[in-house]
Amino acid sequence: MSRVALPQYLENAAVAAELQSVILGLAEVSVDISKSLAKGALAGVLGAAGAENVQGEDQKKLDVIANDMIKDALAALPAVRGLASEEEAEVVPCHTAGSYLVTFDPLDGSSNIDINSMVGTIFSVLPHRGEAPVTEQDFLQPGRHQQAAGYVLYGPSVMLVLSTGNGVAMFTLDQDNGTYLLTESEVVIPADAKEFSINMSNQRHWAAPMQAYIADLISGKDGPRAKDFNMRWVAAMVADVHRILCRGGLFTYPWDSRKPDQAGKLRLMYEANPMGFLVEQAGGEIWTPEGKILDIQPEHIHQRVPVILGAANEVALCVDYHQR
Ligand code: AFP
Ligand code: FBP
Repeated sequence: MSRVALPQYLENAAVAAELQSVILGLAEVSVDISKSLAKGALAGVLGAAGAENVQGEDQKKLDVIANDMIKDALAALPAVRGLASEEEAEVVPCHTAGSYLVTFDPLDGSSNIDINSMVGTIFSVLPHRGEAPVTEQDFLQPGRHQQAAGYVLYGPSVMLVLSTGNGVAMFTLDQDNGTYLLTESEVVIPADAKEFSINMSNQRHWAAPMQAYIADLISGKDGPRAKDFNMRWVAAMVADVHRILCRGGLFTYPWDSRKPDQAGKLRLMYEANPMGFLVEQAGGEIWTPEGKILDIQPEHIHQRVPVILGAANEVALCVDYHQR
């Protein structure tokens, strides 16, 4: 069976040529990252890099390698006016005539690297604004402004999941020739859920409404929900969101009392906004307890945000626990 390759898909979807170049550039570099990941210990790329990133987290060697690879690939594209990475303190100006600003998390879920489990690359493409050279202020646009967003999941197969604002498509890497082929063209998240995803070990640190909501979920058929729910946690947002796009459910990384000013663990511009774009395009919802994440006006590029995403009815119910 002949499948549509990524470049043809972008042509068919009438995606602007400059935006195509950004998406294809990210796709190409992801193939190289997947090769480094596949070599693992043989290439000496596992383990810590011995430094902390701007988030105060230990960097893995592959965090640094993937970050450098994506930076170099994007900086070579005339369409890219500037980039911002979860691993970099400052935004990086690129081409003054470029139309797009790109934010990315080069290797999400990097604690999974050393156990040979799933990780991913997340990206978000925003329109440029302001004068050259690019400043952090230019990036501070609500997620609603995104022109494209997606991720690459490095798992048993390598998959690119993409939206350019017209639904969500999934592509699988053909390892024989390094091309992404369309394998799912209309991703839809069912409105109801029977599965949820949360790091339960943090339970005592959540706000009371989240504790009540999860307690009702796990009380099963005999509880107020009168239904059994299953739970999954991969510890890589890419993999947990991928499962929700494939078979539904709710994912949350809630507000946590240990970091009241930082809201939670996930980053608005590298994780929540791009995943939110995909989730909304697939018919799901993404909220904080206060409102829709894609409407948030960012205050700084490394901002964190509590996240509740996935099945529309389940997200609404979880938010309702917080707003009662
Ligand atoms: P990294 O940014 O260190 O790769 O962390 C990944 C992540 O932010 C997100 O992808 C996961 O959902 C979450 O961390 C897992 O966090 P726990 O440590 O609480 O399991
Ligand atoms: P499969 O045989 O369906 O692959 O199930 C896998 C498994 O038996 C174990 O590998 C795993 O620890 C467990 O199921 C997960 O179970 P749960 O669904 O309770 O999380």
